[in-house]
Amino acid sequence: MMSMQLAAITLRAMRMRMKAPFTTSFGTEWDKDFILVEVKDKEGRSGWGEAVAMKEPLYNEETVSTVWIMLKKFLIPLIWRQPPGHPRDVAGLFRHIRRNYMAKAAVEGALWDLYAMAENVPLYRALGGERTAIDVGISLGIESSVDRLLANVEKYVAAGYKRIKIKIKPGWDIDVVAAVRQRFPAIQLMADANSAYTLADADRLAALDDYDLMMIEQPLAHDDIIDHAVLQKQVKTPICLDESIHSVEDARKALELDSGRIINIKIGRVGGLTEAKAIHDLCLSRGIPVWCGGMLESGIGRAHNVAITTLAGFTLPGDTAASSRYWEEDLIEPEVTVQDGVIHVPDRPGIGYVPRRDRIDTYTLYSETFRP
Ligand code: OSB
Ligand code: MG
Repeated sequence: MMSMQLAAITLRAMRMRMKAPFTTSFGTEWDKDFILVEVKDKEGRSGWGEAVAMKEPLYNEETVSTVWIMLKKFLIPLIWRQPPGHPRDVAGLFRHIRRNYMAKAAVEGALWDLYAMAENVPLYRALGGERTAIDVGISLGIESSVDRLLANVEKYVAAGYKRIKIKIKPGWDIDVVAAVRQRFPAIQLMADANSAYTLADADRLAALDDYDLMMIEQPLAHDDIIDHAVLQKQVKTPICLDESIHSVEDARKALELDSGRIINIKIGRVGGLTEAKAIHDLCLSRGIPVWCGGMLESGIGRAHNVAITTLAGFTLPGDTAASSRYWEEDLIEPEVTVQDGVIHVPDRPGIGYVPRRDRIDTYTLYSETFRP
């Protein structure tokens, strides 16, 4: 393909109600607010991306509003100034803009989808993925009682999910993990703290070593790799980094310090598919397992997550649960389904699932279209 002949980019502010609220150490979400990006070429093809920033800056510093402004004022104008010949060039185009990774990833992902559509290949193939079925785990939020959490675990173990992740925070940790482990002695289990602890809690975190967890995800500060390295010396359970890693350089430094032994790759957190793949490649070369995290995405973002998970180094089950775990109706056809803990990767061109414009319109609060 010569170069992408772009005609328009449309941003949509979306709101979808989740089936159930999702609670982490930083807060509870009921309504999922996010941005969809549609890039159109001159031949009328579309590529879709999703910005995973939340309404409030609680997971990272970005929000739905900052993503909108960054795309409108800086990132889309950069695309018009120098239309990329290949989606792998987009990250370079954005490099001088500091951070704002989720904003960058949303339009980069849409361009990857458009490119794959134009080439008539599945996105996962365009990325170099080989696996046609991917293992899936599930992330379960904090509940009002241990019994309620146990009921959730039971439901999703029965549904075949290959690993259960539970959210922890001070006061909802050792007893809860112990209760889940006692009831389900053989499941693959892990805990995600979303930065709720400090090194002063090292003994508490070391006590989790008794429960055969696959990993503890991001126990310490969102911007830390130093204390995590200290903590990793005091706990046997592997630490997995989420919030702290935004680039292949961050990953290299964290691995050099032994700040963690597993990396959760989120496309949005690292600025797009190209950077996500680079982190994957580094980890693969160093024997560090990676898995694909989730941000409660709609089907559009979920499809991108499924595509990247087909790369060889994604050896651990991801947080890419079925559409029906989150939504009464998803934005794609077919929805993402999980059978026996596995998603069968679709072989259609692009993201592999067809966006449903009727539903996308239903959940659009407002939109704006930009032209070169
Ligand atoms: O830390 O992985 C996280 C959801 C929102 C923000 C951060 C995280 C999560 C999840 C849910 O764990 C993963 C999902 O099911 O999409
Ligand atoms: Mg996490």
